[in-house]
Amino acid sequence: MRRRDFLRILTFSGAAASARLGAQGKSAVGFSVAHDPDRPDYHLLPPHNWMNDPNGPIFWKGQYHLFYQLNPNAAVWGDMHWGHATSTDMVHWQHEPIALAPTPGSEDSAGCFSGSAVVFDGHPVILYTGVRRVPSDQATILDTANNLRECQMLATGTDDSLNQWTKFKRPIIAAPPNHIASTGFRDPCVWFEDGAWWMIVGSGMRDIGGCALLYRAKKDSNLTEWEYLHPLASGKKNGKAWPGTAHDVVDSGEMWECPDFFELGNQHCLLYSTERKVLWQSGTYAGLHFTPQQSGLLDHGAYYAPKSFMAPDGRRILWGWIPETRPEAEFARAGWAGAMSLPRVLHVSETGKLQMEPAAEVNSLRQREEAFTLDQHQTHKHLLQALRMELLVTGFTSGQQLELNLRQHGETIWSVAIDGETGVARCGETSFGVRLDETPSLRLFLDGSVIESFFGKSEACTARVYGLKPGKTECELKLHGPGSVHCSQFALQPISRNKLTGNFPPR
Ligand code: DQQ
Repeated sequence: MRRRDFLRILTFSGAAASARLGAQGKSAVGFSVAHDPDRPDYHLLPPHNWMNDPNGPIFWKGQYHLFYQLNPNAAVWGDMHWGHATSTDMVHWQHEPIALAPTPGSEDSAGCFSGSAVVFDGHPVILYTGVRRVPSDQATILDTANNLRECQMLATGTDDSLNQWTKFKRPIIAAPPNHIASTGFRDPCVWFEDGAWWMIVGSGMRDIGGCALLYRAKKDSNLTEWEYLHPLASGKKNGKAWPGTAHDVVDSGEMWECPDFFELGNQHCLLYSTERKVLWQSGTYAGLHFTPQQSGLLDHGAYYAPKSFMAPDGRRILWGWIPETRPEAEFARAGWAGAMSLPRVLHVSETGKLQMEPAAEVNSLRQREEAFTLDQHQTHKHLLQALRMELLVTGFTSGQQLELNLRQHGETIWSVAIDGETGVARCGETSFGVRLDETPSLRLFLDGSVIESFFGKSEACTARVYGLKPGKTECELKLHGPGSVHCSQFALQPISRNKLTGNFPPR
């Protein structure tokens, strides 16, 4: 999967031409997304073409607004715009017109990268990263193929539907601090605390490691002038070198993308994306310094660049980008790429561990339920008529081993398992430890080629499994060891007609 492709921004036009879709959702080669079994049916994604990071989630005038990185012209990364969708329940979505587009000749002429939306002085405001092409000695994104310079920009919403945005005429932060040999400068996360507005920007220091740079808005500047303070948090590069074995400075751990910082329970939490994974830290924030005390991996699978916001009822909701894991030529041909995760509600446990669970609103997708008890050494098989399914297994205990296999034509295509004796879970090819006292449940959402699995509240793994076929895929559950577990399998509703995943709720 080649997402990190600022490098390819100038070189994708061939694939782009073959992946362009017409208004009916058909690709140039005549393949309709409606009949693509790999395409999700209840996760949000644009009607066609490429999406990546969630951007600026915000609740405004009775609606949830979710923006995302969108290439409106091709099913590959490039030409970043802010796509936009609205919802009243975070599950059923209305596609909205593009919210932000690059302005020719300006600081964001080569793309509107990720950022935040906040309500400032009663008005919705987007803070985002603008990129433009420059001579190589002025570039802030380190790569050898493209010379892109990043700056932080601001746009103000001018209608209540958040479809119209007016860009502030100049960057609000023109460049990373001079004295830092920075590896990048993007993805502002903005919040209000202790009577002031704060921002962190994803960055890193060459040969040292990724970091999040802390800024404070100057008084009475209406968020248009910012003062640099210091790194809020920083990490160490890994053993890979760039140029060399690492694809880029994100891969070498020298650059953090999409930092997200918020108070949760009596802790502060930092999320950041680097080395193709998302890490979390929880700890204390005092005197403008964050001291992490606990840390971990947010998701063990295909999940990147998440962004959170606080829902009106106080829940901290997290959205993440589910990238493709198949070759670019395949998703370019399919005419779509990427999906938004289901909304996850975040908590911090008493021991400071970040926990998550799907938002309760997701239950509204449930249709028919098949409930059964699985006893020791028993196998339960179920043919999936549609690739839209939720499975909830509860009552798992430490002496048991549970296995779920997706099988087609007598072969296991993918599986997930928990071994209660060793405390190891497996999700496809990936293994990780689970705390069994915290993991009495497995909850899994299958949607076309997307599978989001939750192991209790502490571990999650998002997988991409291509080539499953409705009516041909069997879901097989096996239990080994003493006792039994309780299983509920739900058929789930799609959120649109013809898999355009928005606008036509079939409810
Ligand atoms: N995606 C955006 C950047 C961000 C990256 C560009 C993370 O703003 O750093 O599409 O996936």
